[in-house]
Amino acid sequence: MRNHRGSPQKLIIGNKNYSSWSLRAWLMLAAFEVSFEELKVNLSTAETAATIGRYSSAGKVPVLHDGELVVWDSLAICEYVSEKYLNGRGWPEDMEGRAMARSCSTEMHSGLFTLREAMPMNCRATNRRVERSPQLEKEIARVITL
Ligand SMILES: N[C@@H](CCC(=O)N[C@@H](CS)C(=O)NCC(=O)O)C(=O)O
Repeated sequence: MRNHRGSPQKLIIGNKNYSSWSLRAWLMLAAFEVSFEELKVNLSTAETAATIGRYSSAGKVPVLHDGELVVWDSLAICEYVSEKYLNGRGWPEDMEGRAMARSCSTEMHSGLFTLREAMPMNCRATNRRVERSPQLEKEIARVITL
């Protein structure tokens, strides 16, 4: 249901291959078939900050515009979509499941900095060689555990 031109929900994102944050919000809307229009911003150009600034004072993508409402930050967008459009179905039905899912999501959201820095998302990358520091190994192991 994506790229519905004129839809009141507009998701402003970067590149889905390089911006895992953008992909996260996009997947939430697309997987649950919530109608939205996708607006792409080129990241890492001289105009990026000014372009994103037109949509959000936070200066980052993803940003969701739903009519007059502006929601920024991927997790806040997912929460909002779950509440407004899915009657909470974005999270597991049972309380323990929700607690577990929220723990995993927020751990990822607020951590894993070494992994992000050393292995930025690029789904198309092949044969990427990265030096694995002990901290990087620890964070990779943590993702596998999650
Ligand atoms: N924690 C934020 C991170 C958002 C973020 O860092 N977005 C990057 C793209 S991956 C961005 O907008 N970069 C543009 C810039 O900093 O100029 C979220 O979950 O939405």
